[in-house]
Amino acid sequence: MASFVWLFKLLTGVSPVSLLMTQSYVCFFTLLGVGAAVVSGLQPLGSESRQVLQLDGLWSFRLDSSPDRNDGFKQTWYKRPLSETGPVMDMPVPSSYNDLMQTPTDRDFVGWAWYERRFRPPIACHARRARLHFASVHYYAIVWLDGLEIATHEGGHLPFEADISSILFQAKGRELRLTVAANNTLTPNTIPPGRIIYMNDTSQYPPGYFVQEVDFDFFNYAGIDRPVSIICSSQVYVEDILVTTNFSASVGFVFYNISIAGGTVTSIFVGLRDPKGRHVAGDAVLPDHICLPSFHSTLSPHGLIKVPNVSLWWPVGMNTTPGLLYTLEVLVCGFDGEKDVVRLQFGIRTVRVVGSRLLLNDHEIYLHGLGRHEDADLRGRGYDAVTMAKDASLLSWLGANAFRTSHYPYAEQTLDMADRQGILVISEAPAVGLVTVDNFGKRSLEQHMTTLRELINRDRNHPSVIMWSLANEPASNLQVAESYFRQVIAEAHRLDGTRPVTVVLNKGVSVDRVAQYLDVVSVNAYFGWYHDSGHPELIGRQLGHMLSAWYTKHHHPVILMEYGAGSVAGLHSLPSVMFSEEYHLEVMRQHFPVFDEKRKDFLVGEMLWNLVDFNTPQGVKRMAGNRKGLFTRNRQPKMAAFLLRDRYVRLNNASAHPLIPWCLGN
Ligand code: BDP
Repeated sequence: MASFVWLFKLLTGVSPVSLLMTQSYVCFFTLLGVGAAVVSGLQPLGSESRQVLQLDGLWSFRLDSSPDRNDGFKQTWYKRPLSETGPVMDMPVPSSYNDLMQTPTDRDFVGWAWYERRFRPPIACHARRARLHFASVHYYAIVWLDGLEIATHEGGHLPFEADISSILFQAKGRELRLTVAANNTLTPNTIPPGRIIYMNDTSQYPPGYFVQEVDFDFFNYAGIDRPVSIICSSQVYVEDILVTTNFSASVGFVFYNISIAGGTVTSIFVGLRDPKGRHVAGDAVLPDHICLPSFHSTLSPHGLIKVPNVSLWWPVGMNTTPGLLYTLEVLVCGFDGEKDVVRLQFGIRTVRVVGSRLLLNDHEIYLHGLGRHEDADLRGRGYDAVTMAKDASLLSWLGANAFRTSHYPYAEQTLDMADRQGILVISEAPAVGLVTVDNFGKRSLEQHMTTLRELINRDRNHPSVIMWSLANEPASNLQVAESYFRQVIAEAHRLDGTRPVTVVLNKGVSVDRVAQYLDVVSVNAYFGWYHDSGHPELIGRQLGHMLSAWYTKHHHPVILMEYGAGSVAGLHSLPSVMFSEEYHLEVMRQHFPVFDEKRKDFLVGEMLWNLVDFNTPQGVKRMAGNRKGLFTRNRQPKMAAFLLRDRYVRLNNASAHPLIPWCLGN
């Protein structure tokens, strides 16, 4: 609630009139015993004991375009049907709303966007645990159910939940009204940061005119970007599962830690199925299992399962059967004989940094992949299975073995696909554009930490995720950045000791203060583009020099996390000029020999920027978006796509020989 006041004041300059009203709801709600927001790291998936009700579809929608963006709170829009307080339009959920608008002012709107839909809870949910799950609302969300505030959440791209069991119990099948207010305001202390600039010169701007500025180049898409669902389960339920894995010779080790919420369990059963679906260890979890009342837990919520003849999880290019997944089956019984069954897919594999090498299952890996965005025509950043599947298919056609979720956490379905396809993922926190001293204050740090916890909690069971990237291009030369990142990096290590941590840097090696704390040094460099524009002939020399300088100083593996050039599909020029397809090729070609040289020593990855052209804020440096994609925004190839494909397919073939364990190969 405090953040709400703060955001609100920042945007409007006044305290929200509706605040007292909202606070009294919170007290009322607590008395009713309706829980505060909870977050489970598990996806909202159904099972024989769980029912998932999707609330996607067309919702009622309105932007609060009042001068202080405060009409919605002043007039308490959440108390009545949205259509009774003004005009509404149909808005698809999930989707960003921006590109569904018809005026630039509405597309670029900053402030509260109001959503509403009604639903009738299924009878099967009435006396059960019911959790309302939002997979992502950008950036700040307040949620009401029948006019009662049930959740607030700061930060896009990550899930949050509200326990709505008692409301559903009291409603007994009556139709309920779900209202969401989403605010896309970014301030110097949000993650990512931004700022609202008031234009006070009334000879140039109308009174109260303001714009939002950000220090990143992707469009700040907003709204209910990912699915909304209600998970109905037994009152006592599996809230979370953490799986970590290891192996020795042919035996796999699966350590599990199950969190149970909502009461005390009488028994817990944990079993394991192999990638073919055969039960291989632990208890048999059968759909018709009857929970008999008992007062003794038969198993602990923590444990170790040994897997003989283990099939390890491998990425593409390192094994003929990449992406093999085991399934942990968990069944818990409550006192009343109710049961909750959850299944979690995971892979058995290890990741380590040893000296200048990155090892997967104790074998050296070299990442050849891309940076990308969740970005598509009309949908913006809205979850769309078609776009997601197409992008996965483009990655596979290119022969890529890796991608980074630049510059925010992606939909979990994307990680599920990477798990199955055997693609390595660098999962990135939404901390991009931290470039001024005021982006490194106490509040930024707290929000960065909260976001990091939510991210790691959500993504840590995905075998594809092999590294955490904690930020993109922060001002790592600032003194304040050093202590800030020392703390964020320590927290990432504390939360997950099984994966290396990186921050993507773009300050010079001599002025940077952050790389010293990292496991892997990641750098972005645009030689031939932002640096010595139009001079690709300098790339080899400059790139080689820069990469070696990072390694010489820190003795950690290095990844070139972004490099590339922009091209407008169909623009040709010989000799090449910037933005022609030929120039795009030339810039890439100049990088490859340096990669091949440096990977013998310390380079563990090359990540081209970007898979697909993407939308950006308007500006003189961008011609209808960022054109560094290998594919146009409607996913058709430029010449550069074929060049990268040649290289990546060759890299895959080269590593397809029998693997030599790292310790023997050195
Ligand atoms: C890098 C940023 C990336 C931009 C890219 C570019 O990390 O988000 O899109 O520059 O300018 O510095 O194309």
